[in-house]
Amino acid sequence: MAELRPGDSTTIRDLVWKAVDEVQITDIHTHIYPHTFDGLLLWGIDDLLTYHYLIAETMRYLEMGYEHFWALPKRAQAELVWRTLFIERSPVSEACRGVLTTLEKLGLDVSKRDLEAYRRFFAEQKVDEYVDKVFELSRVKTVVMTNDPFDDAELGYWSKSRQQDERFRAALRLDALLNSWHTAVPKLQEWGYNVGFDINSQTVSEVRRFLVEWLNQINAVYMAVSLPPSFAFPEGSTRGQLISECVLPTARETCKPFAMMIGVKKLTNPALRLAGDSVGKANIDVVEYLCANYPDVKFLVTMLSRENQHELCVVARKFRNLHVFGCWWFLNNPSLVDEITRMRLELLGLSMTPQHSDARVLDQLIYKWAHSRRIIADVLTDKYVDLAATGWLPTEQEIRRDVAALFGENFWRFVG
Ligand code: RAT
Ligand code: ZN
Repeated sequence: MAELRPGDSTTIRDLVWKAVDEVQITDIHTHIYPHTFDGLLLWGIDDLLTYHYLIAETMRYLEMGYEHFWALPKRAQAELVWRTLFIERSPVSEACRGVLTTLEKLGLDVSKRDLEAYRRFFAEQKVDEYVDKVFELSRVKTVVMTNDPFDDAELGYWSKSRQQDERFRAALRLDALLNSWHTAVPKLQEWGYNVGFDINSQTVSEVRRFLVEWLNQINAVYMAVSLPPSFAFPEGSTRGQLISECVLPTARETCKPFAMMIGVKKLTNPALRLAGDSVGKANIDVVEYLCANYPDVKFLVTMLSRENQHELCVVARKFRNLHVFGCWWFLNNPSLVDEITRMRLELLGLSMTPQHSDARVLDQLIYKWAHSRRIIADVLTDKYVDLAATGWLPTEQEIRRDVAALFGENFWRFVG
């Protein structure tokens, strides 16, 4: 084991980088699937290029109507993104850089700027072997998916019994249930749940039955929902009632955490579709209220606005039933991940999960984790160097222990 001497920041950096580089990650929130989920797994260069983060950036430069863009086949959309963001100007944004990191780590020569060569490479891959390759390259051990029973494409999968891939764990996503009750009701009825539009005792008990049955069916590790900046609780809205009467009691009974992803303004620009969501500062009092009044419910929370990050850390200092995670979506940029991770370590020590990937395309695991590892390693190095200045020298084993906690073990301990 390496011996550290006071002020030996080079050695600390090497040890931290090695530990962070080698740790096997649990990615606690993604949108990817095993290849056995017919047609749902996105992968390869055309899916990388048509990521909604890149579509939003592309449309800023084009005069083409949004509908015209959406009417193009995926291949043509990808070509347009490639030409607009990579050829006609330099790909400096984080999402653009991500495509290049991914290609480079797959062994492709990005200096050639040869889209057709990249396409040929992906065309030669066998999907099951390629999934293994991506997990290996990104050193991800387990991913948690986003599983919404109200999504027809997924429903088909869960109703058939198929070969499980242990690397993919499920999370029961409740957006349709909590954010669009009018569309959820007919589906619940169709599936045999005796619910009505009014939240009466019959509906409550049927929704709870639905939650428990689905948690079991997919063996979910947690329930999750994305929420607007205006999210309030308690409140008499349908969502407020469903959370207090159905979700929280189910979370308590099943010991499954309730993940709240707060701060998304859906479809600020509807013409951009999936790329059309925006951000707003949410009210931290809601998180505080829930943690204080439901001490036997576990809350996983990430917030989308930068402005909420400090107060979220402070609330987490008060309530151990709150686990803060990830730099979500518009926050997953180097400057912000650095700032937020530093602040979290300073306020919460190691009791959080600094990052998730939110990968929608399998290959994104490669770049999202490569970029995050590097920033988290830098921030951690600074913290250990500060400790070393006092004479507290971390051992290699201690560093590895801390790193393992941040990249998955904290999450599993919290989930229980
Ligand atoms: O980051 C994203 O890809 C967003 O579109 C959302 O999916 C977000 O992460 C969510 O889970 O709602
Ligand atoms: Zn997501």
